[in-house]
Amino acid sequence: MRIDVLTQFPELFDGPLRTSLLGKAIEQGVVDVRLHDIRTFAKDKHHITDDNAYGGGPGMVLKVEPIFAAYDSLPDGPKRAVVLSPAGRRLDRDLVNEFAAESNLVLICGRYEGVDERVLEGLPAEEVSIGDYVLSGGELPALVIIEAVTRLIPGVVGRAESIQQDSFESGILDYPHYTRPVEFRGMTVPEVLRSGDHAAIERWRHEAALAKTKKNRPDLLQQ
Ligand code: JB8
Repeated sequence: MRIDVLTQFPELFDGPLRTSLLGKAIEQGVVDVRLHDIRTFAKDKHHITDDNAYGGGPGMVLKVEPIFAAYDSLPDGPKRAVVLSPAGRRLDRDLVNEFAAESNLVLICGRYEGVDERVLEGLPAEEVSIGDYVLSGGELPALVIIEAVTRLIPGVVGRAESIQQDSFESGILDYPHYTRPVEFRGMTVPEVLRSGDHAAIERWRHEAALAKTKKNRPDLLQQ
């Protein structure tokens, strides 16, 4: 899978793309992430990528020409283009699954108040948001998509089970986990987890997962 990222801040991606599971997947060539600095596609002397909004109002808008120039520099062929924006469709498991089925993704990182609407009209690109909070730009949301999608590529996550057992795959949150030591500052590991009784452990985990879901995500139990 190839992911092209259009951004004003490619350096923001350096650490995350070199680290841990994502770093390994990229090193192994399972996913090919290409960073494109939008600034280098601005034709004017000062490489200006943003401007004031028509109609007035605070903040700057990402210009349309450098984004199109960057997009047009990509290899031909079908690719799904996504603009990260707080005004987008909310990212969830279904959308991550859709993205993982693509062979080419283009992630366009908005900044400031957003991107010129003609980017959405002309590419065509869809707007996606990772949640209802304001950020300084779409770079961190793009990294969220890259990591979530990469985890779904076969072979990236060691055991298929660890994906299945993760939160959300069962419709409720994951059960609580413990490792050594058996006691820490007076807090102990539940006895049942050390009993060796696998049926009892499974029952305990299911009940604990339900309790956690009721407390933290009651909306999941409504569905
Ligand atoms: C400024 O919540 B989000 C998101 C928020 C943002 C921008 C992009 C994405 C740009 N705030 O996914």
